[in-house]
Amino acid sequence: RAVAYDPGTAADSLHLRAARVLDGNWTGTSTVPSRGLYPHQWSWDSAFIAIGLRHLSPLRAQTELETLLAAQWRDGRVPHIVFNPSVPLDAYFPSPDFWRSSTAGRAAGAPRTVQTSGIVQPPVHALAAWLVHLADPGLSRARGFLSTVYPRLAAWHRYLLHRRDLGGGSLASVVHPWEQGMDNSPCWDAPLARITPAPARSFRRADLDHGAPEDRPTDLDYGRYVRLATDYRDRGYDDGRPAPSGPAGPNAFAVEDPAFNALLIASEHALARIARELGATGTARHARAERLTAALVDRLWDPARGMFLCRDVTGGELIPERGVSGLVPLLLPALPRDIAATLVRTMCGPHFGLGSTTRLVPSYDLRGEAFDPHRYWRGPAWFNTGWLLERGLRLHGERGRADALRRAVLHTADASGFAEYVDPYTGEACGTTDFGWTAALALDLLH
Ligand code: 9YW
Repeated sequence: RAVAYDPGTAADSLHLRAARVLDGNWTGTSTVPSRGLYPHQWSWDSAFIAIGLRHLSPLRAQTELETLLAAQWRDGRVPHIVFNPSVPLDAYFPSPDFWRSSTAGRAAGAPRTVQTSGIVQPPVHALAAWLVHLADPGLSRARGFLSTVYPRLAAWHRYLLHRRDLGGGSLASVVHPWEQGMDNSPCWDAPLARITPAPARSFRRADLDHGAPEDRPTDLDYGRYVRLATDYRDRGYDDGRPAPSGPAGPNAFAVEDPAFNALLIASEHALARIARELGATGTARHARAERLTAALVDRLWDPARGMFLCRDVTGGELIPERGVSGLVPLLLPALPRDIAATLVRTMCGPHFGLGSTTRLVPSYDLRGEAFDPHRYWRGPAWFNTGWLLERGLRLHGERGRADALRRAVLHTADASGFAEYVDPYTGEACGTTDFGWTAALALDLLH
């Protein structure tokens, strides 16, 4: 059902309410995704948040990205969490004493002065940096924003394209479901089934203090997340070295994900624009982004399902599950036309239902066995994927559909109190509210 959105007075107050959420979540140097549930700085959250924040304060948006990049490791990785030392250890699990970045990550070049996690998240940062620059090029040039972030972003992409090409086909692999950002997507069920879970009594989940258990991953999921992260830590966060004792072994979990790689490619195009602004040509980077787009199609496109799938690098197979991640490559400018058209058909077809049964794109196949409209990444609609798909629709000339999705995102963000995620059929709020990227991306779509 299409939702009407009155762009007049509603927009003014939506703008105010979104700004209030971002002000409330601002710590002085970065923005937390949520005051209760996620009280530190998260990597891809910060990128999405900066994209919205640029409309309120380009300076804060630049600072957001600079703070994150200041915690970059010497090997180029940008950690998925930068911990706030003033937050009590038990407020979030896994806490700094689990990751032990400054000791376990020493060989990989973890920073000494700030505590971080040792895994990564999707590389939305160069795209965010470019959009933040465009919001106020004068301020950006005066502060040398792009010249500060460019070498860090370039090192980040180098890390992903070289150290993380575990499948040997030019794409980056994730080594933990938290890295891809859609933690309990059914796409991970098969590769995760190989992992022996850590015993439930060996850790304490803090997330259940803030969220309904039926909206969150299960204890069994968490046991496997903890096992994978522990083994990675115990091998010094080294991407090539086997775990000393972990039953999981080296790269027990390695997956090429379409959204992670599409965001890397979109960010590589953005890095080309940044290079150009800084006086280089950027041509080589655009060419590389096009080669990577071809590799993505070659390795992950599934013509029968009309969408991209994940590749289980360890098992060597495509994973036959339809997750929203497989639609995100619509964002890519060099995508062949027939593939873009097929993706749009799939998004609007029975598995995702956009414009007919759903108001926002669900995170997982409406007809999949594992579909659950309330459980996290197993069905609910999220606002970051809504924003990415709106952009993709617009890029490929689908103006009507892009406008409708934009209206639905704005209406649902507002009506749900800037929910973390929503029931894709009803728009009912799930998870936490006053969620950072929901407010930020709504703000961006208002402009
Ligand atoms: C966790 C912060 C993060 C997001 C992820 C989302 C969730 C759980 O929250 O992760 O504990 O890190 O799945 O995409 O970045 O908002």
